[in-house]
Amino acid sequence: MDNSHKTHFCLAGKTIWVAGQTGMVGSAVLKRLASEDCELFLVKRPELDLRDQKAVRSWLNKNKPDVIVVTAATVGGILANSSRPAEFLYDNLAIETNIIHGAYEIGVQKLLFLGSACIYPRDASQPISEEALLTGPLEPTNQWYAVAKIAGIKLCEAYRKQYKCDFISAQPNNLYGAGDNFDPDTSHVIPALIVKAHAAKTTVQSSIEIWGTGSPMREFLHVDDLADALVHLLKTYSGLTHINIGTGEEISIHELAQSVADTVGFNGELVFDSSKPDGAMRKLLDATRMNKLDWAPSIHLKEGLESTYKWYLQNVVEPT
Ligand code: GFB
Repeated sequence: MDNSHKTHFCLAGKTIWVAGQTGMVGSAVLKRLASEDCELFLVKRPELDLRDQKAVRSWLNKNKPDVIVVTAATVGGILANSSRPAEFLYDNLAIETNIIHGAYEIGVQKLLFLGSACIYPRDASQPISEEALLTGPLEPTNQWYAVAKIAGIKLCEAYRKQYKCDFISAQPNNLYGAGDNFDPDTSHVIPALIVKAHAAKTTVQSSIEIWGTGSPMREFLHVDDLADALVHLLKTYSGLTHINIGTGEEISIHELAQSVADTVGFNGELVFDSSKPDGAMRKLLDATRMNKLDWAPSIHLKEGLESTYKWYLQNVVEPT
């Protein structure tokens, strides 16, 4: 990476708005920023509908944050994505255009937009480098979400080029951790498998159902690692290129399901339902750029699954 993209942006004394702070990523970023010497805006979801341009503009004009981290998005797993295309496209386009244009209007000093690994072509060569963007057709199961996220990345590029705004973007791979959505119909694979394995263990079922063939490969990033990476990017990166964030390690869905079963203590059978979609067969990110900025993840999948299961037991199964 060209050294001119490395920067030193000081967070001390800055006011920061994490848009989407009640979601899994937003809450992890808030928690991570608590150890920085900055002031955080606390905004609950019902107080501000981020799809409402007037409301967002008025909030921004009143509060004038120095820094914005855009973690807000309508998200979901493979079935939610393919069955609610209008919401995934409209909500995400509205959220990002309102915040990014509003940030430009009030002269925000730095903005970080969160993309997603599904922005890359379905058949991109692996590991996927940032240059693969817009070089081929998207994976159909999440194309709506992907198109919205690509638009967000391009907005950051466009505002940087035309208005010299210090807007950057980052692409994490599949995320998991505390605060995830544990509704198995709409969630991503890890929380869905935790719910299924726990329910099977407690009701003594002999098997759990795994969607698809079990052969797709995925790279999983713990949300606390992502939060740390985003704060690192805010401080050290200023450039046009969107930055991949991953672990460099991949696992098949079959192996993942076995790891989740082991973590939960479910000893029954894993039954694969191939009538459900596999989605992309592989999406491993090339994180060379991020590594060159001197950042690496620290939470291994086994440890992350254990802490996520513990969080699920304490907050979803038996909330205090
Ligand atoms: O996590 P997931 O829904 O998202 O599915 P994607 C990952 C893989 O796990 C797919 C399989 O091959 C699923 O078929 N799978 C097995 C399951 N059992 C289950 C289950 O019970 N629930 C779920 N959800 N999956 C996401 C996008 O795609 O990629 C997101 O949908 C985001 O929006 C993310 O972009 C990065 O990896 O297929």
